[in-house]
Amino acid sequence: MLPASFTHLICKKAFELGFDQCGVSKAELSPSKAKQLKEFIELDRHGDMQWLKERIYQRSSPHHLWPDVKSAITVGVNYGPNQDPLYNLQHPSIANISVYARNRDYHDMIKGWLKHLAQYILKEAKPFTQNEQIKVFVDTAPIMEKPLAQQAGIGWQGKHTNLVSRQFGSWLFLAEILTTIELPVSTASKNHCGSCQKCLAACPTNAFPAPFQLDARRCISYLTIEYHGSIPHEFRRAIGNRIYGCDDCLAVCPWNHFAQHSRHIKLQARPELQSPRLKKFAEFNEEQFRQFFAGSPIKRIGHIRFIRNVLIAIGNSNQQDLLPHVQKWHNHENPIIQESAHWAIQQLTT
Ligand code: B12
Ligand code: SF4
Repeated sequence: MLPASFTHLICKKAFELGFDQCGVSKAELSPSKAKQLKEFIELDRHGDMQWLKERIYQRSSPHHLWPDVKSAITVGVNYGPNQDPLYNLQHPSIANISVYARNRDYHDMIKGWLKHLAQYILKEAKPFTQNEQIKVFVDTAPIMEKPLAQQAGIGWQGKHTNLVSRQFGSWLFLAEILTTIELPVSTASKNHCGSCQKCLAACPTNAFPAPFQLDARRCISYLTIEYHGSIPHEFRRAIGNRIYGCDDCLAVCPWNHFAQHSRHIKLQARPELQSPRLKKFAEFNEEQFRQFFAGSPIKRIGHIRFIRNVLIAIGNSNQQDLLPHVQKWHNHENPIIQESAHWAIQQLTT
């Protein structure tokens, strides 16, 4: 058995590499998590995210994914913004991009750090162990990262379902290393939401049917990032100028009082993505879209969904001068773009 100080050693290395939070837990989740995931899927709250349904058994606990696994090292990276994340919402000619997507794709950034950490763990554990294995994950496998992070003492799942940290508030990315090594575990976090309900009340589309539960089909993050079709009419007005993701439930959390600016320059907003103009984005052809968003998570949604979102935001802007920027999309070959442009023109002219 490894000494308890081994976990401190791992986390010390994690901080040196660039992670801001670190903890170790058993690579098992309680059956209640599997039950909650099952309910979420049975109620169709995953919408079109079939990948959540397809590997539900593996997702419900890491040892279903990898039967020999013993321990999970969960790490967090602070992407705390250095400006008010809700500022853009007061300015309808601006395209609001959620904080996590205002610069580099975090997946690309932290993959190298995770690999280094994994190698370090294997090397340091070698005198105590034999033939152990280790794997790194950054959103690459069916793993429920938030409950694992809570078990590892990084924070707790708030009523908005995301992990809240005492040290960094709402702004943590999560990733894991799984290993067959039996590591000393950290103390799990307790929930500190108390009677607060701020995040539930802040949601523009009422996406929380109950505390700790999200109906993704109503979530602006899902609608603007994951959803491929025409945005349902009932949500269009509430989307406002949010063209990629949404931070409202995260931003209002009182625990952000303790939030800190990210120490990583690549996670601070690129100046041109902090408060970009809708007018500029409405002019992007596919090539310009690809070039401008190279290395950004936004490139993942592709040009069609991007323009769809920009058109909905322009429809909500009440800015007549944006009309010509919508009209050019009205005869586009893609029916989703055509329909979104038609709706935006109607909003601006009636
Ligand atoms: C699918 C997904 C989404 C979906 C669905 C979100 C969701 N809440 O499930 C959509 C597209 C909507 C989404 C949005 C966002 N996401 Co997302 N997403 C994921 C992903 C890939 C899987 C999450 C999952 O398993 N969902 C399934 C449901 C069942 O899980 P759950 O919400 O955790 O459900 C739990 C609770 O409902 C709870 N529960 C149910 N009933 C009850 C009752 C009680 C009493 C209790 C205590 C609990 C409880 O049990 C369930 C299991 O733990 C994870 C990465 C990963 N692999 O984990 C990232 C992840 C959760 N997303 C992340 C981020 C940053 C976001 C956004 C902030 C992005 C943005 N700005 O637009 C928003 C936040 C929206 C929100 N409030 O959740 C981060 C969150 C980091 C953190 N600090 O928690 C993650 C972890 C990615 C990462 N590696 O960093 N996301
Ligand atoms: S806003 Fe309140 S209820 Fe929501 S996560 Fe933060 S503390 Fe919990």
